[in-house]
Amino acid sequence: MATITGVHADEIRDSRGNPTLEVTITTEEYSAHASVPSGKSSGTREACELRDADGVGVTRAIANVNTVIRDALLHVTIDSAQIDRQLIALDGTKDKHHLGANAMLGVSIAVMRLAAKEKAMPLWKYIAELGGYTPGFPRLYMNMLNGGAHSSFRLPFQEYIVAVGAAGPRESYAKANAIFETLGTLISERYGVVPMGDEGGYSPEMNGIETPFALLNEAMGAEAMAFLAIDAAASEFFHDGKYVIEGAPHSSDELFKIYEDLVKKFHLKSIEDPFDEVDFSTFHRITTELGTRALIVGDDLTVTNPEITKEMIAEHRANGMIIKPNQVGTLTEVFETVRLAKEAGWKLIASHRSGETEDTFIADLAVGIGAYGLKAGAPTQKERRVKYERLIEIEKEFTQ
Ligand code: 2PG
Ligand code: MG
Repeated sequence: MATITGVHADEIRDSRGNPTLEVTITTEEYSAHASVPSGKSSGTREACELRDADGVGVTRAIANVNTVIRDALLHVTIDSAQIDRQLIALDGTKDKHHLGANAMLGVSIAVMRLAAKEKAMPLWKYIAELGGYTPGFPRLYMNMLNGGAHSSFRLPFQEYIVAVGAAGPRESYAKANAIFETLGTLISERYGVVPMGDEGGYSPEMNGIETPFALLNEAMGAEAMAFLAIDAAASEFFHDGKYVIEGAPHSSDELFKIYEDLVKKFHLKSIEDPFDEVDFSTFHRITTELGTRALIVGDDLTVTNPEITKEMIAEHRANGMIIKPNQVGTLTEVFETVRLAKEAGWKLIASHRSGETEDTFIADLAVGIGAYGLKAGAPTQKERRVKYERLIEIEKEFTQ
């Protein structure tokens, strides 16, 4: 295998206009880039995203790549697992606050891209071989309506999603876009011009918990290959022991009942973070009682962390999970989490962050690990579209 001849990070801006980093790693023959996304409704146990003292800049994270990490990796053989272990040792902290999980992830992804190039393999295929997974195409979890922390709480839940699983990504993408377009027409007729949320979905003001679901069902029409999904991101509306929805406080049991009704009435089939990230007993209850009719998906609950995921599996607190590499910081740890979740029979949804870049890694990741879904936002933002477009490209590579 080739050795590293260059390591460099630069500042770029994400979809919210905030600074983030792009890492470039080179060998004699190849170079690879990776850029790092950023969440807003982050779980408290996520690895540390290193920001400057102003809470915005990433100059410290960039400096870490350009000095400490660069010095450690120059002339090192391209071996993803080995380099990830080296990064973890170099950081030396549990939450990665020394180097920054953002700095580490940029390096980890660029190294894996280089390793795939050195082997002349598409990235998704390299990932599949590395982990011994059967590659496959995910359902497209396309965001339609933005609420919660992504839209100043104009709607109670953070994401209202239509999941489409047609024969392949090209067909799924066409169907999802058609539904998004119909939804746009319905919204402009009924609500006029409405703002867009962080992930490019519509963000109208509506009254009643069921109203957005009824509207989405209407937009979906008779499309048999689609179903409804949400990311409630419930930690964001959990205050003083109560779930506050449209100004009214609800207990865990009351919120459970709301989900139960939505599942019955609207064929809602996938619910992410239905409760606060430490409301463990209600996570267990919903998985036990509703888990055969809807996928119960951990995100803030599991934070792509192998140890935390292991605990959630043992306690039966979900039956699916979001995979977001920047929650944990290195791909080796991501794959360990994927292995545990797959062994438990959980379904996986590879996901973007609300602050995104044009990096398409999660599309290759979704195919490589054979994920159930890919959650990549609405088609109004370039940073989201490129992920879906990469899937379509992979569909061509698949048959070659
Ligand atoms: C989520 C994500 C992505 P954020 O909660 O699943 O949709 O949002 O990146 O703000 O955590
Ligand atoms: Mg989430």
